[in-house]
Amino acid sequence: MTDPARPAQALALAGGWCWFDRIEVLERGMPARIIPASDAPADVIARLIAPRAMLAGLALDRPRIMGILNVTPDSFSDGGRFLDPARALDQGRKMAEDADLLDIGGESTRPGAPAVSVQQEIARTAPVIAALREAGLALPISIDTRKADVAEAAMAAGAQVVNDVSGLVYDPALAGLVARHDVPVCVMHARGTPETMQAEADYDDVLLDVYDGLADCVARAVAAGIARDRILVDPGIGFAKTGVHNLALIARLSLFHGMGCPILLGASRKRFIGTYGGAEAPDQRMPGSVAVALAGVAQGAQVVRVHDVAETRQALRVWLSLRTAGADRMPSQKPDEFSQGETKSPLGSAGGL
Ligand code: HH2
Repeated sequence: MTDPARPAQALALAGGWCWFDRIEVLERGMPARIIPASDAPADVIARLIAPRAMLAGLALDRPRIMGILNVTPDSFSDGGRFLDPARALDQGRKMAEDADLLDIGGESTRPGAPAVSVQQEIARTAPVIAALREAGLALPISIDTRKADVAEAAMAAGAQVVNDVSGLVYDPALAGLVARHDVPVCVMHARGTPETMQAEADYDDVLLDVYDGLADCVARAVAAGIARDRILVDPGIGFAKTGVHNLALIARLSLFHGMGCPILLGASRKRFIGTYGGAEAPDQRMPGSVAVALAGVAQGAQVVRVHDVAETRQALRVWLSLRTAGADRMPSQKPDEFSQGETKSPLGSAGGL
């Protein structure tokens, strides 16, 4: 919940901007039921309330915007626009004005996309990361790859987060590399490969199947020596999912806080936004993408991965200002440090909001 009318006994979710005083219990084959938070097992509550660790120097007690920069000829929405390194550099610098971190990718993972060779993926991504660093960009950079060699080259060039859409399945060497470098990693739920995944969009219970799949990813990461507080989880919107699956996952995204890890939501300009929003072309899907990002933030998602960084930043600022307005009418509630910052300075700085 984000309503300013917050009951005194409510608990802060993940040390952030949402609160809760009840829990919806989802079980396979059973109707959902709601219980008071005070009836939930202590270990569940502990995972839900624990403040999340910093992400490459970014505190996650406020929503963070990850700007997407695809250095590819064929990404579904910005393919070809930033393949030229000079253009990629310009776009990265522009996005850095409003983003908290950048996600650089050199291989499209849209449904049906063919795999790209390691050499080609490195040649697309590492020079752009190095150029962004040479240009003085200080914000964290994440490398969007399934491959250890690509991640290694990106880290040598200045990236310090790994984002793997295969959830550490595709390349068995990636988890060990992440562990050795002790960097944060986002594990995303997917099935199959981009070429095959849409045939695997079949679930008994999409929320619980994706939850269990992500729990396996987290267990795999921990078994490889990655510290649990270095892991972000992502339900993988559009990866082996139909539009109905995507809506179900976003509508109950807060379920994933139960894993005790920060949540990353990547829905920007994806097909279901066109379907439900009536926008055929990906570059017409900004308003729907902003709506979904806010829906995620309203459930406490710590990171939203977006193409339209400036528009998302503006929407977030206004949303956060509305959320904090009126909180001071609650006698039992002291505005937290974050809310005070928002109230005093709704425009904030690039690092905050
Ligand atoms: N989606 C895409 C790529 N990487 N990473 C995470 N963690 N979550 C996502 O939802 C996600 C992702 C696909 O989007 P995009 O990068 O815009 O397109 P393409 O794969 O065609 O380059």
